[in-house]
Amino acid sequence: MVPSTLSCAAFLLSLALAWPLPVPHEEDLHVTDKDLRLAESYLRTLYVGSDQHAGIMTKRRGNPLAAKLREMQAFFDLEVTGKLDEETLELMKQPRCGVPDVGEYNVFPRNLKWSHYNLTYRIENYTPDMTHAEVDRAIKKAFRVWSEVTPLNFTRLRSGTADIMISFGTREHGDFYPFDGPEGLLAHAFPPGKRIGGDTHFDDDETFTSGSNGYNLFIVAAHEFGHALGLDHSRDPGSLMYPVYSYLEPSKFLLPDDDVQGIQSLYGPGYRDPNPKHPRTPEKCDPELSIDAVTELRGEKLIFKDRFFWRQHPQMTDVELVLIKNFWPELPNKIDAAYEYPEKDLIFIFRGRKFWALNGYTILPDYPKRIQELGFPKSLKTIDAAVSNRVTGKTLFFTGDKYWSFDEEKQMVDKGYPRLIMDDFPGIGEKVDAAYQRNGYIYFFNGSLQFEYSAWSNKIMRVLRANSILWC
Ligand SMILES: [Ca+2]
Ligand SMILES: [Ca+2]
Ligand SMILES: [Ca+2]
Ligand SMILES: [Zn+2]
Ligand SMILES: [Zn+2]
Repeated sequence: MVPSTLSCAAFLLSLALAWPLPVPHEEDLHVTDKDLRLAESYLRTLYVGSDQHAGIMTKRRGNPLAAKLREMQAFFDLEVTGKLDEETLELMKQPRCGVPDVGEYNVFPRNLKWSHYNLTYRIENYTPDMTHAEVDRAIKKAFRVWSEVTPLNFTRLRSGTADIMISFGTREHGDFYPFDGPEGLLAHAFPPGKRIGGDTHFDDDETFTSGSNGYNLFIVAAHEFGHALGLDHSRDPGSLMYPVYSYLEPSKFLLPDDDVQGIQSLYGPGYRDPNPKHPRTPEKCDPELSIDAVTELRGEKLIFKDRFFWRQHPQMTDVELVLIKNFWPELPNKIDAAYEYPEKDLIFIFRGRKFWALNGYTILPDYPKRIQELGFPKSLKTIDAAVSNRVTGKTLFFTGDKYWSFDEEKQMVDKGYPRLIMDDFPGIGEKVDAAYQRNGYIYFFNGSLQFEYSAWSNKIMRVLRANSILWC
């Protein structure tokens, strides 16, 4: 069964490659041959359409690789252009899991889930990157993520065959799903079943660690064990089962709600969940939605909420939700305030007493700095919101019921500040969650409301729902 399926796949692959992958005309020059090869192999391995298994490719109309590209763009909530644009290519370059997003490893018979709750695992070999004790701990902790929310138990075997056999390997490592060298694919796991079912393989061309460098073995393993228990990839960028890797500090890790729902739909809840607070991914059209911070960035809007931000391109009809850590691994998981200073093409991001300066998506050296360096009193613990007022040229910083005016040229807080928000901006409430400016208007966010404030006439023009910024 195995060889025939594979040769069939190889035949279909050669057919698929006979079609060029569409690239946008104006960006033709930016897509190198290497990018094209990467994109083709990405779509081939990770978008295994069911049409290929049925072997009816020749009857399909249109370009099969372009169809896969559209499937991939839809999976990741990118704009479905069917073309290999910059954003799509960027996503393809991110480190990720080797299990397909669409279609599956179909060579082996698959069960939806394990029929027994007492599962065994065995660590067959080790990576040279970590001590044996570190690997053992990371693996044990990764199983605990799932046993805490289900009736499943995991017992380690030191010899013989376990349900879940764990190994480190490189390139071709015995299952016809070769790894790809450094970066790209990090690991893969097989769905529940006999023999190779449940088995989990890590690409030892990666550097695995128990910290934030390289790839954190606990995070990668917890994701892979989700597959070994029967979960597919999730489209929720906040979920553990999202295909792209992102680092979270293991000691602070809480299994997201999306994954809890997924695994409990297979096995039901456990007897006692020691960490019942499972983070939910914010929903843009939640009428109660409040936001943490908002800023423009070269015409795009970035709207921050918890671990995420929405990107809103002026030419696009939908917003894209991404993890802060996926763009800026150095930034904290949640931020307080952000503003753009277009004269220097910088945005500034605040969390607690620290702030960062970013040029586009690059963090400037020497940051984070402390907010005291801007002239704020030492007692000030956080900035709630910040906005550059294009009419006066001043930057406004809000904290509690007060605000400061800041002179960017002199890099100094103006005299006579802080002042009360309600004295100078009557009607917007006694605090500001977030603010940004556009075309002479400042938009203040307070809870689920948004105030459009004219910086020329100093009055509120409109009151809107906070989530109208997300086209809800
Ligand atoms: Ca197995
Ligand atoms: Ca790899
Ligand atoms: Ca805020
Ligand atoms: Zn995966
Ligand atoms: Zn493998």
